[in-house]
Amino acid sequence: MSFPNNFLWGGATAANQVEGGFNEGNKGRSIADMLSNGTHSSPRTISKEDEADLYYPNRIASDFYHHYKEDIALMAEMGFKAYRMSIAWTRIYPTGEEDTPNEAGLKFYQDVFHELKKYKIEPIVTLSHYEMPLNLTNKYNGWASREVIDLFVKYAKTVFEYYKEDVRYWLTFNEINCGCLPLGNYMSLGIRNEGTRNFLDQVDDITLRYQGLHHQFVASARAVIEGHRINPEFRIGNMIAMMPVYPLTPNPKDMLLYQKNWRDMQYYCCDVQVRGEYPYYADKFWRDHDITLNITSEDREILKQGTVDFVSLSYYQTNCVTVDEHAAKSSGNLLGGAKNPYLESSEWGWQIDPDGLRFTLNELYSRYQLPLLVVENGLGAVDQLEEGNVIHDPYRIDYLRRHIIAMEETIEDGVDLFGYTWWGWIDLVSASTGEMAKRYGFVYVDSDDFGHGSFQRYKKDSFYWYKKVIETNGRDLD
Ligand code: BGP
Repeated sequence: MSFPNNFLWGGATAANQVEGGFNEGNKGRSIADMLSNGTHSSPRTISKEDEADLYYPNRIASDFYHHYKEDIALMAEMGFKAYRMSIAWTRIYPTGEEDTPNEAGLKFYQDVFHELKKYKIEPIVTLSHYEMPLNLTNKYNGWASREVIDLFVKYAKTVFEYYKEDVRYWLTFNEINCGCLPLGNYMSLGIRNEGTRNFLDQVDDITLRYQGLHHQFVASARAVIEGHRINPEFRIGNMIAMMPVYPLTPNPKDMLLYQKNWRDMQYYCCDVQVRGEYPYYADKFWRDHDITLNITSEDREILKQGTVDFVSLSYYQTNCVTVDEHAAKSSGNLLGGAKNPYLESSEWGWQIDPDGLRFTLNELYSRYQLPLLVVENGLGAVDQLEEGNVIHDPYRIDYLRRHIIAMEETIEDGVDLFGYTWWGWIDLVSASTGEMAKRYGFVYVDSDDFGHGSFQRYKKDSFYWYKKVIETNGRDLD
């Protein structure tokens, strides 16, 4: 019905959560390699150095590094039109500071792109998805330092040049607005302040964090400028974690809180990256939090010139906000809120809200009038591998179906939505908890939370279901 013929159906992953092979091909240590595994109730640990009694799941992940041919064949079998993936900066520049790139790393991604090309699968490549060279955290405290901008631009230029024939769609920073939260210090900004150890409770210096975010804005804009120079055909987008909130009640105070949340959390970064300047409400936010930023006139010029071609987003759930401190709570991928009495939640407490996707896409489109791309949406659940290696996951199919219907309605509303890549099309390591048990995939990976298993791939029921959806361009949703 509504999906355009060239709609980019596909799946998404991030290098640090799927690849493994952490010490192969001269790869350098990344900040993700230093995160231990956690669970729903016990948070991940941020190590400064290897600790013998801890397990670091991202180092092995789903072993895509050794399975990429088989995995890409599975994508092709489902009929993927697109694969959203990321390049590990540490495969290209192991410490971030080398003068010349690492050939083995360049070759690995070239092989991946060639394999994708074989099946006419369009890569959508994130330059930085929750990782950076550990060396840059140790030496510069990550994005807190301006030096990192040049190092990132060097890396971006290298991959733009090298893959200019292979990749057309690029994203700069994954969920850049994660830096608006203390949780974003380490994972998103590579900032590890003295005393930080608990992933969910990091030592926060808000000025440093917003300065780091500013450095990412400048780096992102410079990457856009360079990318367009290297290949004018490139389409370069930003990537925002949409964590929409509703007012819990019609109390006008809840309404104001809702509006403030949208500005500070959902729009702050996107406004800069789309409009090329800080929004009017930034000044008050900085004043209220005693933040003084170092923003040069050259920075402002770069932001103006390096605006993005499209907006991409992740969307998992919505929450409510209220001034009522006693309201029941909900949780979320980066942020929780007040519980919505109309919604059900996943096993990890994330509220499931397909209509919220339609609402969000309409909001973004009316604000920016830029093409939109959903690059993450998915359901983490416990799956049972049954006899005969089958996995029945009706809950995942149900989640997917309802979000596809919401997208169809959004397109009918008139929104220019050009693709959808399901998060974790193959089981991978959870970013927030480090678990393997929180499975998102259409493909099951035989590995547990400690990397034990055969790493064999098995198709879940959702695999066949999504294949049919793609085959019929979203028409058959039974
Ligand atoms: C997003 C991240 C992804 C991914 C996803 C699911 O915030 O961009 O990297 O992991 O959330 O979250 P989790 O893995 O914590 O379940």
